[in-house]
Amino acid sequence: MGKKIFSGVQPTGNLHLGNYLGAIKNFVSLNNDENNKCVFCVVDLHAITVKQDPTELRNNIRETVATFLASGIDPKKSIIFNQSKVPAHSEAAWILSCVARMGWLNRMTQFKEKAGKDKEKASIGLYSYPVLMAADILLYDSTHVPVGDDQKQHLELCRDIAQKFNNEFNVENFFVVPEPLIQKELSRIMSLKDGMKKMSKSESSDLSRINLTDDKDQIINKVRKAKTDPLPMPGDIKDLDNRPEAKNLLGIYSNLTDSDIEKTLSEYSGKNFAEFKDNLSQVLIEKIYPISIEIKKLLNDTNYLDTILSEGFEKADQIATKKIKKIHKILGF
Ligand code: AQP
Repeated sequence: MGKKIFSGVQPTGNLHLGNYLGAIKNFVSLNNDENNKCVFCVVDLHAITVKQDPTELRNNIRETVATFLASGIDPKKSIIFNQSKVPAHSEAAWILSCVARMGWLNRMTQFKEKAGKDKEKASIGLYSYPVLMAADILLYDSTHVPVGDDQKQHLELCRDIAQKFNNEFNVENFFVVPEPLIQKELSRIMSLKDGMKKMSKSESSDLSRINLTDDKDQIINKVRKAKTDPLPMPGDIKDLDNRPEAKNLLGIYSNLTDSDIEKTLSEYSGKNFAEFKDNLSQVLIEKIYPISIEIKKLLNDTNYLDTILSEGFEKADQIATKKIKKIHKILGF
């Protein structure tokens, strides 16, 4: 049976290899399966949980759409739109925030990481972010949500909210309880500068990530400067346990070559990192650089990108408005 897919990406600039391998690459294969119905959302309401410059945000929304298209998502097969245009998202987020419990949100590790030491100064939106994410998913009766490993906890919260609503209002199966689709291997791509930190848009050092808009020289330079250790490549995967940087680079290479880490290790065992890094750069140039060229081409045609968004809006709004009307009835509004 086909799946109903929903996922979102924040238009916060610097879309990177982690976003691609952890999420967008998966979106493309789900989009290519004709049995699936896919909704891919540019989650701009999520982006404003931290301060955004309006001009940059506008550009980043278009760049996220361009990245979807350049990666291979077909707007004829999938709905692509931006969240802020469909009012049902904000409305459902409010309603669900009256269902979610403080104790549940207090456990969310992403808030703790992003708010840092000064929680008092974090926006309320940053705290309630997972409730908006639950609204996004539940409005479309989504059965499956492809995300990176960092979003697993938020998805569990979404499942709890759906179940509590269904039980509390005695409406069995009204909200579909969605399943996460998280890749088994390499579900979290780590920073090129620190194998214990995830690759992230907001990391200040550009050398920590491969951006999907990087050119060939930038890719070569970043891979060359990526942190490794002085030991040669091991022969056994177990020997990677205390070598997070090596594990990350080998994982990236294996994913991009549709191989697995064991096979890659058998190719490079005993060798030093220099040769491996040269080949990793080549693979990245082969797989990521064409996306970079296409993104830049698409960004020259903002009318086209805006048309994709407005056509997607029409379809998304219809589905979400229908669901919100049913929610009103259930609540007694
Ligand atoms: N390093 C990663 N490895 C695997 N998957 C990742 N994702 C993000 N980083 C990695 C996945 O990409 C999708 C879109 O993410 P997002 O833009 O909505 O937000 P995020 O997870 O907060 O991304 P960043 O890059 O880490 O942004 P900042 O720096 O702003 O926090 C999601 O499915 C996510 O799991």
